[in-house]
Amino acid sequence: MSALAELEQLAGFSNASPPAVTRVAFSQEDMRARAWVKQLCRDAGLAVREDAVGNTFARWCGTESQAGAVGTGSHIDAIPDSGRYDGTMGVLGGLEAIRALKRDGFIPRRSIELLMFTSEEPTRFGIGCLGSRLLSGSLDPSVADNLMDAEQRPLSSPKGADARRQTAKELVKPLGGPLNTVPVLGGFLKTVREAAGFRGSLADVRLPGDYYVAFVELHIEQGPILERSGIDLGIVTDIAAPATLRVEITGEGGHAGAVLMPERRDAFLGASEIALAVEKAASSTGAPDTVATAGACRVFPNAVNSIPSRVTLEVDVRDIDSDRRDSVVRAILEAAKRVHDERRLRVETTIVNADAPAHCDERVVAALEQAADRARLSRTRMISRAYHDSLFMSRIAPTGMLFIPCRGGVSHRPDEYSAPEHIANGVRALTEALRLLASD
Ligand code: HGY
Ligand code: MN
Ligand code: MN
Repeated sequence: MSALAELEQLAGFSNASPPAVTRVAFSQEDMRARAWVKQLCRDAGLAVREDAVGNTFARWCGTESQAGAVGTGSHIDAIPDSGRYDGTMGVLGGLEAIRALKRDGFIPRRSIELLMFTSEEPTRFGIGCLGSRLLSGSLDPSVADNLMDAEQRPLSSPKGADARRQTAKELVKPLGGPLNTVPVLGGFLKTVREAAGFRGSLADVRLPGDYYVAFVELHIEQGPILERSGIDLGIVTDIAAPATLRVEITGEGGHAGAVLMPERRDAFLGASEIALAVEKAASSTGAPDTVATAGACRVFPNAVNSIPSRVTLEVDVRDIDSDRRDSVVRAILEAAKRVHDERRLRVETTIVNADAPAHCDERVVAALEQAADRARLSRTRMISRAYHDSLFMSRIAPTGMLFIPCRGGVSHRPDEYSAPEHIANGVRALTEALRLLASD
């Protein structure tokens, strides 16, 4: 199956040494990878278009071209030093499913459209699912265009910036809206996307509610359940609710030898206390579905003999139950306030996003189960703890996800791996699902 070779080729568009893959949104590697995938789509006879943020659509027109289409797809951007199957499985697997239907002489009544979403990973702009948020009207286009490019984001709001930041004490209350940052100095999404050739207004990205009658995403499980149980396919019923916080801690720098301990205001130690509070808050809900990580930490000036004066900590909190997730976020905000008070540090906390969980559509779930049965594959219903573009596509279309096993449940690491037979199974099930949904 050519998708296997194509997955290997796509992994070559990376600025990490193999087997690791790094392909950050709008980087040169990402742009080369996009061009290569678009050519594969054209070679398959699909009509390709891109929107103002770079979401890519490759359409196979059905006999009823005005009817709501069936969408499938995922992302090809990859976080630093990660794997080659996360996201790419849904794009190249979706393309392979379309080619299989064409080889089979299938004529779709409804158009089938392959999507390649822009910037599903939060690496570059600090928020996940940027492209699908805009497609589903879940992110204000003007806020999006002013998202800070992490490649240029100053370690902390630069002096004199008109950034409106709320300190921890203002935020220790019921969660506010998802994104309350305002532009600060530096590069923005607008600059980056236009430099990449994506012009036009982000307000035009949003799709109408009847554009798709169904959306299905094929993805590796990014967990161990399918492999451990020896089941071929996961049929996703719910997608966990992610929240992201950015905590900026400012203390006082100084000479690591000269400043006496009682006089220090060490920003990194404040960050460390908050990171430990993240773990404690997530572990103490008593529910296995509550998870949290302080995954990114930037220390300034980051010199061994200089007391850290500024630290930016980025925190990821998830749960299938959004109230429980929000209770963890509040506990983190309270810890930030304690550090603010007890360590005499300035602590500014921004809630970048706090999204609702997604429930997959029962009709699409049933179609995926029927497709698995037709492909003679074992299946089980399950939740997704990772988030995906489907989290937002579910807001504008009946949505479902198909999972295939990945070795040891490992993902977001260079040793991420899914066996050829699992990949073939996923493509076969997706092929049958598209056949069912596009004939409906
Ligand atoms: O973080 C996630 O769940 C996804 O892989 N971006
Ligand atoms: Mn990912
Ligand atoms: Mn993914």
